[in-house]
Amino acid sequence: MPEPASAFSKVEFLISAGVTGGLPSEDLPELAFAGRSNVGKSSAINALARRKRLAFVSKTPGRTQTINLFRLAGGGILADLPGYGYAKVPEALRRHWEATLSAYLQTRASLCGLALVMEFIGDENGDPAPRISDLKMEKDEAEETFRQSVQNLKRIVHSGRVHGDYSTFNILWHNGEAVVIDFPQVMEFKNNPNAHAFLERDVRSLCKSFMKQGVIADEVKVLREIRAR
Ligand SMILES: Nc1nc2c(ncn2[C@@H]2O[C@H](COP(=O)(O)OP(=O)(O)OP(=O)(O)O)[C@@H](O)[C@H]2O)c(=O)[nH]1
Ligand SMILES: [Mg+2]
Repeated sequence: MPEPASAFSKVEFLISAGVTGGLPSEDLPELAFAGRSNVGKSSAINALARRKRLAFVSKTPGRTQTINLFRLAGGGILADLPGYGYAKVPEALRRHWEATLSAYLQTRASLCGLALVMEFIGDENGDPAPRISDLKMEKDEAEETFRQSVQNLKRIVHSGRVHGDYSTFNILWHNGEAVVIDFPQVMEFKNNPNAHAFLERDVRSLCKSFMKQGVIADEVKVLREIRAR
């Protein structure tokens, strides 16, 4: 049976722009694909267009380094944006991408939709990874998970932020790794005078929930470990 025609069935590459100044005029509505580096933005555009190499895809993060535009036959533009959050590029280049991205999102008058592509944390069957709070772990497994959860919290704190709702309800267990989710309550130390109190609360809930799994979790020790350089 022939596949039904879709709005994305005739898509052509239009232009690759390094800076917002290099973008074409703003007379067609634009839908942009944004998200963390390597999350699958370019792949999502290819999937919609049912093409393999319209947007270039790569196993390694940081593949899309410019804003790539594609024109839909029916009018309209798709924009494949560079990803954010990829640490393994020189600081200056990362800042340049972030500035480009930020300028695009704030000034592009024809931008009428933003598809935020997010990683699915789960298996190939579409089953999400379990929350740690839902698992019954052996003691040594729970201890390893606790160790990773403390390290993850430390990374958040050393980026200048507090999670704000950190407990085993918001940590998934995926391929042997503790993956933190649910960031809407994140705050920055520099903007929130109560951030340290929230950090203490995060550590308390983390320790409390791991104690239920049989781990000896000492709040004071954990706080000291997290604050240490
Ligand atoms: N399993 C799986 N892999 C995917 C999916 N989408 C993309 N990938 C793979 O993830 C990797 C990155 O895909 P890209 O589409 O290049 O990701 P991107 O977000 O455009 O990356 P940057 O341009 O580097 O920011 C490639 O190896 C893809 O094959 C998906 O839905 N499932
Ligand atoms: Mg890409």
